[in-house]
Amino acid sequence: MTDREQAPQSVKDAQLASYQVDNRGQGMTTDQGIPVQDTDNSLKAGDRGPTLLEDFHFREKIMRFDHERIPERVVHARGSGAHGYFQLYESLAEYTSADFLCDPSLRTPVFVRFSTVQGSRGSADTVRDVRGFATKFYTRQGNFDLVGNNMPVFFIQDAIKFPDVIHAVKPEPHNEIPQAASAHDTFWDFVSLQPETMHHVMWLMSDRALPRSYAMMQGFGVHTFRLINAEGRSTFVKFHWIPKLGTHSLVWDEAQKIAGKDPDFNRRDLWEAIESGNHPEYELGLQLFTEEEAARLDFDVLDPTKLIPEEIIPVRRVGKLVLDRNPDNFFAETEQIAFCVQNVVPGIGFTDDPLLQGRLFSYLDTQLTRLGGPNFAQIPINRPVAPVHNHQQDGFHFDAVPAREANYHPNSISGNTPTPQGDRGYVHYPSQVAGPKLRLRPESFADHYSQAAMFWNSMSPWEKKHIVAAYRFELGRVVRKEIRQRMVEHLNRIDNDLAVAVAQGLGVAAPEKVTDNPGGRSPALSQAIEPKDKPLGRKVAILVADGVDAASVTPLVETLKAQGAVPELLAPVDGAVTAADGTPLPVDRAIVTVASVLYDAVVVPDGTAAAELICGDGYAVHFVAEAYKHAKPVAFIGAGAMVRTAANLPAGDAAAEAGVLTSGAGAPDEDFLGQLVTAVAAHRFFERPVDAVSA
Ligand code: HDE
Repeated sequence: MTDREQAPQSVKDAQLASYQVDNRGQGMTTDQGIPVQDTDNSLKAGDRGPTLLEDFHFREKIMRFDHERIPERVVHARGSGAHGYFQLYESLAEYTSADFLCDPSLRTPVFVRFSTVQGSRGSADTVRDVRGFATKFYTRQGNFDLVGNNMPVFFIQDAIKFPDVIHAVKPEPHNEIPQAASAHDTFWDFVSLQPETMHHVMWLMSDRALPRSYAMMQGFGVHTFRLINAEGRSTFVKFHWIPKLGTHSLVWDEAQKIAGKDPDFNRRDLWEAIESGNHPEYELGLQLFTEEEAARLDFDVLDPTKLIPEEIIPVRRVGKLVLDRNPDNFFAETEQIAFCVQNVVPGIGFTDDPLLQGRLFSYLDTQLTRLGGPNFAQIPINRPVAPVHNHQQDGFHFDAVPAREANYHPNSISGNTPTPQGDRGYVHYPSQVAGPKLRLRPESFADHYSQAAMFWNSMSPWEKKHIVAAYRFELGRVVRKEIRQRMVEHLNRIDNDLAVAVAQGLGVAAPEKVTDNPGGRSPALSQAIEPKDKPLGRKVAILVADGVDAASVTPLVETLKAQGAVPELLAPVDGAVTAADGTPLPVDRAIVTVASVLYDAVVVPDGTAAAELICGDGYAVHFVAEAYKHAKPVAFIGAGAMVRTAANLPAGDAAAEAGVLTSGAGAPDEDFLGQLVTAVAAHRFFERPVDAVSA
């Protein structure tokens, strides 16, 4: 690797490092640098007397504490971030003059923040919600912020509706209930009155709203943007992030339980993956198309409730994003990062998508309140690595110390600098605009059902089942019957089978078919076709107890680790278990401190005494039954099969036994280990008859 490849990332690292304060080994001081004598006792008049106003250390300490909170983000308050880099595969100079998209030898430093939309900062990670996927590229030409989501479409077509949709989905105004959940009247009232939401809501009811991991989640820029090359030619572009580990989801029952067992589930997973060297990786995909190609589509590419099927315009993979460093300080970095959709570099431009146009205002505006003034770009995490020179000045938290006499343009005192850079500066794409001023939705935005139907038609049977269950759950929580009925009528315009299935679960009248399903199919939208060939990052629980057969455990652990999975030994109590041959086997966790929902698979090794202990432990038996119910691989070695019987797992046909593995006594052979790895990679076995399993 050349110095050049490393350079930009280390520039950002060096820049951040110059702000880092290492308190370790230092004596304590006040904020003014005055040495502190004692920080455990306030200064009092006499040992039982009143605290004195004179105690400047006490007053400073309390004042700083009182003001620790800043306003959380109005949306996307709950998030986690990481540092990394972006590297291009081959030059895109044909399409764009953006430096970082033309030079494959460059490693552009990035910071990515993933988030949920609805909940407050302390809410759970695994709620049913859209996920934010926001990337700040610190390019040599300034910061480019790609502020995307994990779904390729949005609820609304015009930014003026954003406060309405967010008010509707957030906790209801009279009682602030529910937290981080869309299953309530105001959300569905709004949705049922604003049919442009239908397509995005279909995504929200799908498994996409329950990502297993941020490293197993796609990202989308949503809007149509432009790339502009050095000759000024514009090409439309849709941005995609494609995770190396594939797109995988939780199931709803599991997601709800995780919200209690480990509300930091996705945050912890991201943190631990990076700490353990399993760096999350994504490819940047581009759908590139001309205005003429856009005009031939049967929808408007400026409408953010529509996606362009990959079967029509393929996604070209142009580079990779690697997240390889956790933040040093959550507040300084993840909380204070300020993404702004208007941050684009030369070679990237906007379109007239009315949602995008509104966002160009909103993000800059929101930072004023959130970060307390106009100088938020000077906070270390927001600083570009590109030099900043202009006549902007003053305001709250102005950290720069400009050495200059002229603070205006033109000037003769500073040699008329800094100088506007003309064609080397950012040139807005000179698209033609003309027309009367109107408050109107274009006619080309009028169809709200076809793509919702396309999404539904593209799903596999198990994905459809999950979608129906999600509508039943969400609308089942809606108190007002007329809202439920209105929603069912909308669903009927998408697909009669869907509407009937949802209606049956809600106890409202099943509608007659009024129209044919208006959608086509886009097979690329189904998660069923995701690659499932590697178990990377999957957590496997191995249930052990005293008397376990060590020979059946060791090859499991070694094989799973070698394949990039994360095996953990769980036992009734923490510490170590004594294997049948008398050797101590260290355990990773006591089983009661975790739950099956925090793992992707479970294995019960051989050892009669251990299996008997596990069978007698209701929590452990439930662990296995619940993993089965959530369609996860379950495997039993030798006497471990007693636990299968205790958990009362369905058996007898191929569907019931899918992903259920058994091996003879003792050390498992290569064949079994291979099947286990394949099953863990496959992730879920939704063909199982799980509805009857009580767990
Ligand atoms: Fe946002 N959005 N948004 N949004 N958005 C914010 O900006 C807004 C939209 C997205 O990790 C806010 O700094 C409007 C679409 C992400 O810090 C705010 C509209 C998409 C994040 C805001 C939209 C997004 C935000 C709140 C309709 C996907 C979190 C705090 C016109 C393409 C970024 C902040 C982070 C955050 C406004 C719609 C993604 C209030 C007005 C569409 C990932 O400015």
